[in-house]
Amino acid sequence: MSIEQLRKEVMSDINSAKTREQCDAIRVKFLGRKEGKLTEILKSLKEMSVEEKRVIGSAANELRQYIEHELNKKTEYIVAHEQKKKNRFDVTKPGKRVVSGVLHPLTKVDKEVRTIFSSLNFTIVEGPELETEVYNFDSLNIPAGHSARDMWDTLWVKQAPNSEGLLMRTHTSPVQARYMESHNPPFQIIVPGRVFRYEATDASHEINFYQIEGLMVGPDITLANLKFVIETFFKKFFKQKIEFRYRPSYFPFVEPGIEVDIKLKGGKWLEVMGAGMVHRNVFDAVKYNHTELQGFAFGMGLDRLAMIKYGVPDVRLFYSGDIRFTKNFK
Ligand code: FA5
Repeated sequence: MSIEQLRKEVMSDINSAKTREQCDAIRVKFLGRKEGKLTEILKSLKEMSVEEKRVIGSAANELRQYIEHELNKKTEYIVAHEQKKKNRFDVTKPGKRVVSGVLHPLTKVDKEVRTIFSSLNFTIVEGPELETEVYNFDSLNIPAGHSARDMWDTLWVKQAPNSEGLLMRTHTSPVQARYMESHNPPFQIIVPGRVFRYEATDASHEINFYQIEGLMVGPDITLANLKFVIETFFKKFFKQKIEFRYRPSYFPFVEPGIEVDIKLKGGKWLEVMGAGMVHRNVFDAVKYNHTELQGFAFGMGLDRLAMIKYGVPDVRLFYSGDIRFTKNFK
């Protein structure tokens, strides 16, 4: 086969090549070390005369370079084309599903509680999770040695004499004292926050959970105000008619102390918060004049509210970190 015929054949092969594999096959067909068509010609040079060698040899070499060049060009073209095809936006393809995150149910309840109390003119206040023994206990009428300290199994960070200890707050009530020390009544605040207890966990007890403290102080605040605020809050929160029950109870920082139970449609009685009128010793500790002021305080468990609202059977699920659980609360 003449060099010219070969060139034609190669040209037509390269022209019709559509893939990189086809280009590779062409390279083998013509330049392959064993049976490449051009390789054969180059191999046969040694049997030719000097003159033939000179003419055919240089033509064959020139063709080899030409084939290399054309094949490279074609391959580059194919690669670029493939890339373009990959990047092309196909409007006929189905869209990709957007996976969006969801808020944790406790975050949702926390937001809702804040919104409702804000609408009732309460100010939102926060306090530290690492707390002093004084704020967590002493200023709330629970001095060292008081048996009521046993009501709160405490995670001590530092135990020290003379009430100089540090602990993870066992309730949000210390923020009552912190706030009263630096503000003058009348005011009404809520304190959402994380609290800690050194106790065994079960379906309704966690070692850390959330509370919402409420405190309203003024010259003539009464239990009737407490009742109104609490009932308004729960009706807005559960968006249905609710029955309320008030039972006498004991907390050292209130007098009288009460426990509030609620009953939702078709449900049973559920204990939702501790509350009462601020004890005079608490006012004394923050240098308020207890003969001129009265106040109510309450503390409820945010986790318990979330459990009731969403029908969650076990408080520990909130802290499981399992997305399959949290994503149910869209
Ligand atoms: C208190 O902590 C008081 N500071 C509440 C208070 C404030 C009373 C102001 C009077 C005036 P108690 O220990 O009962 O009270 O906790 C309050 C609420 O927190 C409970 O009703 C419950 O809903 C929630 N709670 C208590 N322990 C746990 C726990 N281990 N896990 C989840 N929620 C809890």
